[in-house]
Amino acid sequence: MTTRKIVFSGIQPTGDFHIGNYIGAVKRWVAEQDLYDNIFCIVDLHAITLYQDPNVLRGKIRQAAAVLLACGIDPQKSLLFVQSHVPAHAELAWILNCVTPIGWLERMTQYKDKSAKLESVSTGLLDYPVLMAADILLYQADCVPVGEDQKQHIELTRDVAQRFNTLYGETFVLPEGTIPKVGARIMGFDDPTVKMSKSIASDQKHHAVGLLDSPDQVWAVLKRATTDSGKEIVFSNEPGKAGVNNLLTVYQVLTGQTQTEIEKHFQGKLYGQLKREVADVIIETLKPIQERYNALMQDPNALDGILQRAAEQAATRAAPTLRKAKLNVGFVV
Ligand code: ATP
Ligand code: LTN
Repeated sequence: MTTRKIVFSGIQPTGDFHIGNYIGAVKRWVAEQDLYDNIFCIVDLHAITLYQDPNVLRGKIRQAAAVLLACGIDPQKSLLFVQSHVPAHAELAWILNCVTPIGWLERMTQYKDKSAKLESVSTGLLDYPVLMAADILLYQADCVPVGEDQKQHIELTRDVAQRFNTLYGETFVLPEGTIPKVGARIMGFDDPTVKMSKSIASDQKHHAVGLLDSPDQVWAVLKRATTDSGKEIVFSNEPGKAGVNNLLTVYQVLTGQTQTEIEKHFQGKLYGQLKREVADVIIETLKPIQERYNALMQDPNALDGILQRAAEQAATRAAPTLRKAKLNVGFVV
């Protein structure tokens, strides 16, 4: 019998999920569900590393679960649960803290970017990658499908696992990050020099398309998308073509066409037409997701039931690894 590889990934219930989250992560989680043993986590412990309004956060956690189910995560095939429902994550994170040099965390680019914008930086923000390592290592995951921005965190996870294994004996599987070839870093529609992100989207109206946005909202963002003063609609790594390249990348992932087919299709067309067609493929992609989302939100009890059952299963799966880690560091278990 061949055992399927274990896949683990997570998403923060902060802000509204955008098309970059979908393309870089969620779309693949759904597409590869039949191939792997899948575990997906709504990482609320990570979310509070930056202040969240408690009532807004509660709503966003349920919304995140409903959006992920609506995108096609099937509870019969995948575990979808909320991180804080499984205390083993915080417990293992503590143990891993004790083998992680602070210098490793201070070097993380996400930490440097986020902390530079704050007056007061929480210990949790610095420790964020250790909690992420705990998430992944608890389930002995082989693969972690994420966008490009998480690459450094996955490398740190491997380093922490390796250090623990060296100090205390073989305990954890070293996971591989799986980053998509196309769409690993969707850029902001308003500014194609920065990664599309939920935090920027909450302040800047034309930065991102949210998965729950109406067709009018999608078009309002796309029609203002930053392009350039030229008129060539081609894939290009030239910094000046970043806006057009980003629009074409979204189009490529959502239609499944090749770059050659797409460039041929847009040959001789104007940027306005490119924006309209990208908006249309996004609207078509979002339509069924939004229909399923609305149906799921009709019955919050059913949603909570799915999360509750998944949390019990996740806790059962996490227990042997946590026990082994405790035993190996010398606790009485
Ligand atoms: P925040 O702004 O709150 O940090 P975020 O938009 O970066 O949020 P996360 O919850 O950190 O989103 O990421 C969820 C998943 O989506 C991760 O796998 C991440 O790599 C991926 N992802 C996030 N932004 C993008 C993007 N612009 N392009 C491709 N993938 C992305
Ligand atoms: N840091 C990730 C979210 C995250 C995650 C994880 C991703 C937390 N734990 C474990 C993969 C595996 C992010 O912000 N995208």
